[in-house]
Amino acid sequence: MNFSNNDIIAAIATPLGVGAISVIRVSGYDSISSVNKTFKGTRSLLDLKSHTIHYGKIFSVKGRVIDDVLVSVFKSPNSYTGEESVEISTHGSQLICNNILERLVCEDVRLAEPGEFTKRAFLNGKIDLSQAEAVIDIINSRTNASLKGARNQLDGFLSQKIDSLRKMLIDSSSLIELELDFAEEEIEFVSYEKVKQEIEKIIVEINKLIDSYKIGKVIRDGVNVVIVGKPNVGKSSLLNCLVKESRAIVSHIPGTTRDIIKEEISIDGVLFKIFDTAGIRITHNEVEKEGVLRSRKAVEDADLVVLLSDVGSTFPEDLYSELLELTTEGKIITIINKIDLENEAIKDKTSGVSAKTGEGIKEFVELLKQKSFVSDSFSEKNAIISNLRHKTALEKSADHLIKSVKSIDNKFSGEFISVDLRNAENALGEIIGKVTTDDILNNIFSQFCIGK
Ligand SMILES: Nc1nc2c(ncn2[C@@H]2O[C@H](COP(=O)(O)OP(=O)(O)OP(=O)(O)O)[C@@H](O)[C@H]2O)c(=O)[nH]1
Ligand SMILES: [Mg+2]
Repeated sequence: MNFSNNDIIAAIATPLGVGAISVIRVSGYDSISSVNKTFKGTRSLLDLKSHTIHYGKIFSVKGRVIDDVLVSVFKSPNSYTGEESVEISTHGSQLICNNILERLVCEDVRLAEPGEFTKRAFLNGKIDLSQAEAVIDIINSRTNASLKGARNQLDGFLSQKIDSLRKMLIDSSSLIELELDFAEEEIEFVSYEKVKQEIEKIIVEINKLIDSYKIGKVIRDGVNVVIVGKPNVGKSSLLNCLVKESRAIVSHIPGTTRDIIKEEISIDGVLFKIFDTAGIRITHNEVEKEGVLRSRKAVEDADLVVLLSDVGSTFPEDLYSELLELTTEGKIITIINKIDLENEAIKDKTSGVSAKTGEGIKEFVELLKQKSFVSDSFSEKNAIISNLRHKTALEKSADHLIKSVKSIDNKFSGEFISVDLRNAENALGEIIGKVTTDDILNNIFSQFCIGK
């Protein structure tokens, strides 16, 4: 983005398509005046109080009515962006919105980049970077659990936690820096042992946050579950049974499923994306071969792999070893289908289901939950991280802290320790955007939609 943050920006904030109303958002210094030049109502927009709504009409340059509108005005700093802003509600029409945008462009307004409103909210100190990221997560949330996680982050749970860790760090650094100021005098002001204890406390807290990523990621992105197995064992039937509808074609002919079929279900508010794949076998059919290749690729990307067999066949050892080359053992769940035909479990470790009668499905779902760390502890108001960027920054911070502890143990000069602590603090600062670069910002805000 090479645009200036001082420009007045505008964008359609509602989704494309037909709806009752559409909303255009305008923000920037003097934006009310720009909109006012296109608007006629009972009063000038310049005379209005913040957070009030007014009826009027927007006119084209040639004086033609574009639409009846309701205009809301927000005065700085009490707006989403922190700047003077206007929202124009029009009849729900893409065409009207485009015409109004074209009209605004004639009044020194430019089209906004993706996420530019939220970027300005960040730059103007309305929200920190982790809260800006929560805005994207809120928009993308598809289950109540992910919405709740994103909501907590927007409400500042994570920001507060990071702030308190940074404060603890700053306290330890300043003690060491004080010591450095008086280095000549050979008096020991600071007990290095005490500083070390403090740092170790911070490391424990950071590690707790890093651990929360497992559950945080599941809550935010859902769990990819891939069902694999030999042809005809009932993979498609299992998918249908889980989503409670006849989604994938089922037949007694081996090799029925060729492409990957994806369905989503919500279990305890967490999104499970279930993938049914082509049965893996040696085949000379080109289409089926491609299907088998895709099954393998899906396994590589999976969070959990269900290796399905059926009561009529022996355990597919060959497939199991092949899976171990594509994924880790902990992600594989072995299940036997068609237990309605025979009621004996073949192997101790395997659980049985019947996609036909539904027997064992409840226990299977329970196992999926357990394996994906879905637990009730999330309902506690703990800070949880769900973003890889945050996890990486926390790991970086912990590494610097571990280094500082080693420096203390080795009785290195306070200068070394001080540098490590500052690096650790900066890494934490990256999460909330205290320390940032244009690249980081552009990367984050380009994930937004236009108008947000
Ligand atoms: N008795 C019984 N039959 C089942 C069960 N699950 C599936 N079947 C039958 O097994 C056959 C194969 O089922 P599918 O779901 O198509 O199997 P698949 O693993 O998807 O097969 P491919 O797509 O060819 O790899 C069908 O005739 C199903 O009706 C079950 O639990 N019990
Ligand atoms: Mg199938």
